[in-house]
Amino acid sequence: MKKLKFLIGIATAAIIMLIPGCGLKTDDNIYKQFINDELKLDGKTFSEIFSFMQEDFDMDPTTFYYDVDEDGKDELLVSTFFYGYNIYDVRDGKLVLLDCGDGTAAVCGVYEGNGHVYVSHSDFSHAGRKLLTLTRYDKNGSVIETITINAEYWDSENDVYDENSDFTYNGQKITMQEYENYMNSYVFIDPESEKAKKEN
Ligand SMILES: [Ca+2]
Repeated sequence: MKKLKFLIGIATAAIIMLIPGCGLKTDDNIYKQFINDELKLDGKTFSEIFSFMQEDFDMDPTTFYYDVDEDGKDELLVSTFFYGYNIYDVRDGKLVLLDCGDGTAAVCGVYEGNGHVYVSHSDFSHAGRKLLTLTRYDKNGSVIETITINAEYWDSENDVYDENSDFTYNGQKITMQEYENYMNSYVFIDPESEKAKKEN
């Protein structure tokens, strides 16, 4: 009887290990270790990567979780406010940087719309232009779709666009109404968004 109980115990442990949910826990632990400076990425701890936040802005980064690549597992998003998000994924048990911003001319964000989730790079803060590039990734970090939605109004004295400004969607000329319809069809994802999680 003791032997049977032991075998049942082994079988139960084996089954628990095979449940995919346990794999998710491992990814979450990797994100937590990274946030707690217990795991380095390219030789740098979380505190070292984001030390500029305190130095430049006297702020700490905020973190949240969202399924950016639509594979059913959440990625870690670190918001740096002015440059947007650093987005981290776990691939084959390893932490990787999926995407991040490049200064204030390519702020990194996440949008949902068109039935999918997109990583964005945008320039909404400089004069004469509103540029948005949406990139859809698969779970391996490969780009499967890119969309550009731009408004340009370099001659505008008040720095606002009007019907005569240049609007393009994937390089094709569109009207101001079409531009606004496209922009309204994508919703920006932040820590307060419905499917965003503060803790995993
Ligand atoms: Ca995911």
